[in-house]
Amino acid sequence: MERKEFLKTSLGLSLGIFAGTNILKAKSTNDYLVPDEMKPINGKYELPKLGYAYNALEPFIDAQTMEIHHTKHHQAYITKLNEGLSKEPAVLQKSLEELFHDLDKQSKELIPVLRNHGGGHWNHSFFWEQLKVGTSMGENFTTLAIKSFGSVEMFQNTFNKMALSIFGSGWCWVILQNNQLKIVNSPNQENPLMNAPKESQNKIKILFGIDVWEHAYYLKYQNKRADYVTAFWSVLNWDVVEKRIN
Ligand code: MN3
Repeated sequence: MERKEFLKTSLGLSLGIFAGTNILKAKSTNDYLVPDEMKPINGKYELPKLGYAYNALEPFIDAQTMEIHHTKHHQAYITKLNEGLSKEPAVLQKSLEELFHDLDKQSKELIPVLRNHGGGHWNHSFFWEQLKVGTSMGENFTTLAIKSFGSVEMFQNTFNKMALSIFGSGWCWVILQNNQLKIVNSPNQENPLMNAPKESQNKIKILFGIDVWEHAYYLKYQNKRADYVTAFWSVLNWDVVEKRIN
């Protein structure tokens, strides 16, 4: 079996081709922008468009879950983030990433706003951007996975275990640091940028993450988080992951 085919099969990736675009803040359909500098527009954050239809991830993630997740859950984080930031207008000049990096240096009123609602907005924007059915793991990621975990299978098994080990709500992330892949969990709406030391923050790149809050999967998978984590591999946009590496 050819190596690429083997990887595809072993990851259970769909071979289906989806012709839609998957761009959150695109300059063109072939371009995309990681939200590494999310700033409010006219003092407010807004709900980003998905760049694909709510049913685009069927049957792995259902349309109803996507619509509620996007228009209700994500919107609620944005509404509360805007509310919280409006009380401290000076921070509106800064990007969310700058504020995350210096999270514990913010006022005690602002810290929970940023941690919960700032994180909620950033994490979901980042998540939507990396979803698409029918892509395959790229060369750069494959090389990193083998180097860091011994094999693609070991990488994937470790990720699955980590995602399943989160007690309650949170995220499991794959980050690139010192040219090694690492898998890290964060509770609630936290992410690996929060309170990361500046120098190492510059070196940390988040490549992708999975939202394991029940709202991300409960309608379709109920209590079976493992089935949702398995399905996630069929909707991860490996093309975006490759771009995030570079
Ligand atoms: Mn969510």
